[in-house]
Amino acid sequence: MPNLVAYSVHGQVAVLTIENPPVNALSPGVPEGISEGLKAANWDPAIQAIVLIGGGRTFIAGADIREFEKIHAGQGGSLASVLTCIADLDASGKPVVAAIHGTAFGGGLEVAMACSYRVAATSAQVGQPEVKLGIIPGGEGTQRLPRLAGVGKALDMCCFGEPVSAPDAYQAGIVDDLIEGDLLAGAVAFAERIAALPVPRASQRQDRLGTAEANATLFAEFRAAANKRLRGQQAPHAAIEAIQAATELPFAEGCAKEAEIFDRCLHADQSKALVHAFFGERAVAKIPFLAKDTPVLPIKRAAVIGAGTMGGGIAMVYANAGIPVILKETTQEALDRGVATIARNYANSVKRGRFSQAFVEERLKLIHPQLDYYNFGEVDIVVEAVFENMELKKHIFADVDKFAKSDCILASNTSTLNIDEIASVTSRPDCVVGHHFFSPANVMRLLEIVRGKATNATVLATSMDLARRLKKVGVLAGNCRGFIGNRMFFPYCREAIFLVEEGNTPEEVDRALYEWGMAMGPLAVQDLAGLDVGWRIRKEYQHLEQPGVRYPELDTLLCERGHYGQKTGAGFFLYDEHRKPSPNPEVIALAQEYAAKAGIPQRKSTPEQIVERCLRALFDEGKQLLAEGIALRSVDIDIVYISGYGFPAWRGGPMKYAELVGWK
Ligand code: 3H9
Repeated sequence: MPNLVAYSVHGQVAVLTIENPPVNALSPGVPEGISEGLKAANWDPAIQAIVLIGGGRTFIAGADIREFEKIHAGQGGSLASVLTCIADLDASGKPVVAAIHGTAFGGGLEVAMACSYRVAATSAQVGQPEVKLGIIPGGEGTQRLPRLAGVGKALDMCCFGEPVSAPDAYQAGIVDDLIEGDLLAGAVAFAERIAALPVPRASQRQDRLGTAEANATLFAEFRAAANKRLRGQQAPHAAIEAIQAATELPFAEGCAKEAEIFDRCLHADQSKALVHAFFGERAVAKIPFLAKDTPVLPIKRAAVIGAGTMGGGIAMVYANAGIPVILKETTQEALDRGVATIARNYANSVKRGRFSQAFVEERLKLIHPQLDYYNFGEVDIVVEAVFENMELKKHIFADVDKFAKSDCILASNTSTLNIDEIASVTSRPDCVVGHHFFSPANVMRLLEIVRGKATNATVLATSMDLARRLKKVGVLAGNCRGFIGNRMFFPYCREAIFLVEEGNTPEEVDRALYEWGMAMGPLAVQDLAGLDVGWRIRKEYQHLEQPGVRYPELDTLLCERGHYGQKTGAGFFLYDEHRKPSPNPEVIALAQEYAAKAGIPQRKSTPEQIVERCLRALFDEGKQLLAEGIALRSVDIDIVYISGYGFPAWRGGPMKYAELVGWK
């Protein structure tokens, strides 16, 4: 095993430098290296104190998550050496100063807390993000953090996993000093100052553990908050249980309790699903057939055509990334409406504290509303975001082709239409690609990048890179009706409508899927998107419908009556002026009437049956997409659903879920 920790001497201070790029995870070789360095420094009489620091861009980003993958797959994997290293740090006779820059996350913060002191660069962050992997801190973090920062802060960090800035960590008592300038020099100077003092140990502290009464209130509050913010997830509750043990048991017994809870979480499906999602998000960015040296075009200016909900949202995405963007419409009225919506959305972001007023003003200056193709020759990408109609899109692409420079990328935000047909009206089909954003575009993280048969490698590589700059998760999809996301969404919604046609109420169908973990029920989603959208698509493709095959009718019947969902106040549900839903009795009557006419047997499904039927439809279509090569890997499908369709990450995505429950 390589020793990934370098040992050097600075006067009377030994410096242990972790060298495991890119993030100094606690992979095999790191904890062992720290333990060895500690032994050497404690043994050398010339050494008075020790500094532990990360080489490269960060301290330690945590345990090596690949070890969890191995454990999940039953292929070995161990964290034992991390625990030994933590015990060695706690037992060190000479004081150890953790010098933190970049991130000290998870096991990284736990290593730092086992040191005698912590100093940090002001830009550093600390955190216990384990909950995002379905586990709890397993390196005694649930026992040391409340001892250093108090029970409330420890609960907040371990239940929700959000990072804490170094100044906040200093305020909370996690960090002992903030260092401006050279971190190593500052840490060595700090070590020299404390070298002669008795060695403090977080494990021995009791003063911040609170009273039983105050803690009981905190535990109840955090349980309620976890139920709301992380609905369905076990890890936040497990973290509360472990921190409760810290307040009730001596340190060693608390650690034993933590180990038992950690183990339980690590072997549960939620952790398998979340670890899959963590690596999946990074895996989708790597396109196997794109050479590493594929050129990436610099995208410095953009244009969006269409200032409706999608176009306006996409313009905001570009502006938020600091890219100037033209927003083009055909009428002044539509343009004014679009600009007003953008201003309102930004104002709401300021009100909610997401952006500062100054940030928003800068972003608004980057959006240039106009009615013509003025300056289109200057932009590096044009994104068309008009409504879903092939003729209209072709007309626009033929026009844009005349004004855009020769290597400008022409992207369509179509959600279903054939990219090749759109590309066919241009003189450069190799520069045409689908950039399918999800509504609201400025919020949803997914960007489906649709590859036409002529789309060139540079356009694909640039699109993947651009997705990252736009803070989106870019997933490559092949060209077919609906690509990955919507193509799978059709059968999913079809089953949901079938269930209503067979006698379940819309509330029963949506509740079953919501309680299972989906962000919204499928019928409410359709009401939100507008039932007329699906109706228009159905009419466009009606000629492909086959005799003898059952198609959902209820949504069409609702549209024929002018019920398009939220926008008309009625769809599968009724909506008041605040868009609060209530049951729509007309749906049941329509469903019964239609079922009787079409001879559809009535049978109510249980919540479990509802969930299985809808999810199996997703899974089956996913398999088909893989067989056709529309999705490159099943993880691409999972990430599409997690980042664009409200699929719970802790269920792993439709394909991982099917694997976990053993569907064939
Ligand atoms: C834990 O610590 C449990 C303990 O309590 C138990 C103790 C016993 N392991 O994200 P990036 C890889 S649980 C392995 O693109 P950034 C990542 O896959 C852990 N690999 O960079 C990627 O690989 P590739 C608690 C890791 O600058 C590369 O590093 N810690 C790990 O955008 C670059 O990553 C966490 O949950 C890891 N721990 O963001 C922190 N971390 O290039 C998880 C990263 O092959 N990590 N990689 O695709 C993060 O949040 C971000 O990676 C970080 C850097 C903010 C650190």
